[in-house]
Amino acid sequence: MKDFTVDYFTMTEQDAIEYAKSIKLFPEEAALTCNEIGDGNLNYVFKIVDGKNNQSIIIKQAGPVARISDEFKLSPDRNRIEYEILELQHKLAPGFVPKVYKYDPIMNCTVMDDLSDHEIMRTALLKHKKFPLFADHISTFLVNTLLLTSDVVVEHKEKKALVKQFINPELCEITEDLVYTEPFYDCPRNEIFEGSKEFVKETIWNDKKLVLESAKLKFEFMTNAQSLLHGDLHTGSIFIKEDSTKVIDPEFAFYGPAGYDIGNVIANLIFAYANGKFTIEDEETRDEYLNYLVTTIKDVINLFIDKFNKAWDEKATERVAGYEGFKGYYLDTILRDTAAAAGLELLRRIIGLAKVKDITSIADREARIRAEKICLIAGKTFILNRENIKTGADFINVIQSAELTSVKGA
Ligand code: SR1
Ligand code: MG
Repeated sequence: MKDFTVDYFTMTEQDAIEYAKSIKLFPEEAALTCNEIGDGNLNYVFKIVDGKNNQSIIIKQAGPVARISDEFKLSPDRNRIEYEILELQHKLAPGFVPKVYKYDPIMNCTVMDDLSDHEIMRTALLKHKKFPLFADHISTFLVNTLLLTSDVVVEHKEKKALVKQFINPELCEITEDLVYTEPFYDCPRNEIFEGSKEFVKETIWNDKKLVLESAKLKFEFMTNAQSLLHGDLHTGSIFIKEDSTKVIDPEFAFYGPAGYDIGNVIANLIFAYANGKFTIEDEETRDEYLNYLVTTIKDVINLFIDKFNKAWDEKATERVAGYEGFKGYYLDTILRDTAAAAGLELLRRIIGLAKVKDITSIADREARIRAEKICLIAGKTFILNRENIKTGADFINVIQSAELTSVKGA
């Protein structure tokens, strides 16, 4: 048996079985099998099943470089961050994250619940499945993890200790580059669909005002230590089933602007919308699905606002939080940042290196170009008009006018 207690190495499936035996989570007589099931950009995910007792767990191991490309050298310390934030989120938003059993700082892995009875939300949305409880679940998760980690609620020295605990320079650098920098110029690492290149050049790179706004937003992302973020809250970071939502993969966690997480959720629902619009052939089924997504997007924002206001009134500890007008001002800044983050995510997934299947799986060339145009126009509008986008209806207006503009051109 290999020694897992001395030096780090990247595990094979067989190693992962031996590792699972060594931590004694399964009974002696267990018949263990393992599959590496990771399909994300960074890590290895081993699913270990005990065929005898019908039990399973997940071992997630961080490698020294990203799976998507060796160019990204990453400290495996991201696994510690993931473990520690999952523990914290479990307290703040019980039921919305997987249970973690162990973190191993030598093998840089975490052992957690297997959520195989759930499905990755992006995969489910690609099958055009609906989850009517999602908006309620995710808005609770967002309010609890964002407001309850901020200076509004947490004693300020304790909050600064959390900022220190979750300092995450390498993963933040990926976001600073891939989200805030590379999409705004002809960066060699971008991967633009050939039919969209000209439109990107005219509408994004040649728009000096937009490029300037991206610089302002980048500096806000790097300097506004407002809330402990998940940091990569797209639909591939959510496991879902009809009555349950579990947020996974918080390795990009750090203290940043609260709107970043909310905006990522919204943008990824918009990708699902674009996919539905261009891949569902039957008109009635398509309308029904798009209506479901419109309602969900609206509800995420409106429920967030309602729950945020309530949680503020019940949980704020900071004296100035009670000053007249301050709550409204603070919430407005979060909604503004939400719109901006939604815009940035829409742009970077079309222009940059890390794509989303919702768009890349649209087989028809013209349909894909239309879908990308909608995302690009909506993304740009979210960024430029962010100060005026404050309600669920405002978010929907941006999407619907982008659909109209995409037919005429930007
Ligand atoms: C190099 S990592 C590329 C992307 O995958 C992650 O899920 C993040 O979204 C990151 O930007
Ligand atoms: Mg991830």
